[in-house]
Amino acid sequence: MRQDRLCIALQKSGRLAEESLALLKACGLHIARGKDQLLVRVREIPLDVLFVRDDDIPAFVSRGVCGLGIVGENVFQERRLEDSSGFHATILQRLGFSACRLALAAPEEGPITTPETLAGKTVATTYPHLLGAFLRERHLDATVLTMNGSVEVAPRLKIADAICDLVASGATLAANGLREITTVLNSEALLIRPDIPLSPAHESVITRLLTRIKGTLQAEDSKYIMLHAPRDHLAAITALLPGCESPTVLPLQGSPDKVAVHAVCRETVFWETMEQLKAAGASSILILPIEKMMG
Ligand code: PRT
Ligand code: ZN
Repeated sequence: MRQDRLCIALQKSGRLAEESLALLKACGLHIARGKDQLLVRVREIPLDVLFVRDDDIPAFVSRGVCGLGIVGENVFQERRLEDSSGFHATILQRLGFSACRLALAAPEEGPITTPETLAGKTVATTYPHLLGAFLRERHLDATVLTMNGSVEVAPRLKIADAICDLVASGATLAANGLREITTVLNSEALLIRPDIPLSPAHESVITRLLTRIKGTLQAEDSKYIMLHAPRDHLAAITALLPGCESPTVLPLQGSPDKVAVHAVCRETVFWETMEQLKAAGASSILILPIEKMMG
C-alpha cells in the first residue's frame, strides 16, 4: 500500500464486479477504468482500486496489501477456515447484493433427502472447508470431494452422491435434476478490512468511505413520503407509516381541517401500505426515492 493512499480490492469481472463499482459510484467516487487496467486511482479521496479475482481478495486484505475489499461471504468464510491461524481479515459491513446460498443438493429421485442421509456418501464441492465444518458440527461421516467447478454434474457422472454448491434462483439445480436438501451458509457481498489498526491516514479513508457506504445503503432502503391527512385522522395515519420517526406535520393553505405529513420511512413502502393509508383518509400520497443520507 502506498503510504498515504488506501487500496480497495474489487472483483475484476464476474457477479460481484458491476455492483461493487456501482456502490463506489453511488458514494461519489469516479473510477475511470481502462480495458485491462488493474490499478485505478480515485480522484475524490486517497483511494486506489485494485481489480483481482474474487478468490484472492481475502488474502490481499488479510496480508494488509489492501485496506479494504469487497467479496462474497462464501469466499470470505472458506478462506478464513482454510487459513485459521494466519487469517487477519474481518467483516466491516454487509452490503446486501450478490445474495446466494451455499446449499447441499442431491438427485431428485435418490435416497438423500436430509443431511442425516448423507452418512457414508460422497459430496462434491468447491467449498471443502465450509462443507467439512458443516459435517463435523452435525457429526456426519461423509466424504468430501473437492472440485474446481461444474460441481452440479458430479452426481450424473457418478463421481459423487450429492453436491454442496452456490444456489441463487435454483434453476441450475433443477436443470441438473437435483433437489436442495439444506442451506450450509447464506451469503451476500461483504466489505472487509484487516483485523489490525492501520495508519491514522488509512483509518481516516476507511471511516470516510464507510460513512458514505452506510448512507448509500440506508438511502436505498428508505423513501420520503408526502401525503395530506384530515387532522382528526392524523394519529391513525402516522401509525401506518413504516419505520418513520417523528413525521413533519404542516398546515395546508385554505384547508383548516387538513394537514400535510412529510416523513422519511426507513423501510420499503408497499402498495398495501398506500392502500391502508388511503382507507384511513390520506390523499395526494407521494412516495419519493432518497439519493443520499447522513445522520
Ligand atoms: O473470476 P472470479 O474468480 O473472480 O469469479 P468466480 O467465477 O469465482 O465468481 P462469480 O463471478 O461467478 O461469483 C462471484 C460471487 O457472486 C460468488 O462468490 C457469490 O458470492 C456470488 N453469487 C451470487 C454467485 C451466484 N449468485 C450464483 N448464482 N456465485 C455463483 N453463482 C452460480 C452458482 O455457482 C451456480 O453455478 O450460479 C449458478 C446457480 O445459479 P442459479 O440461479 O441457477 O441457482
Ligand atoms: Zn472465483
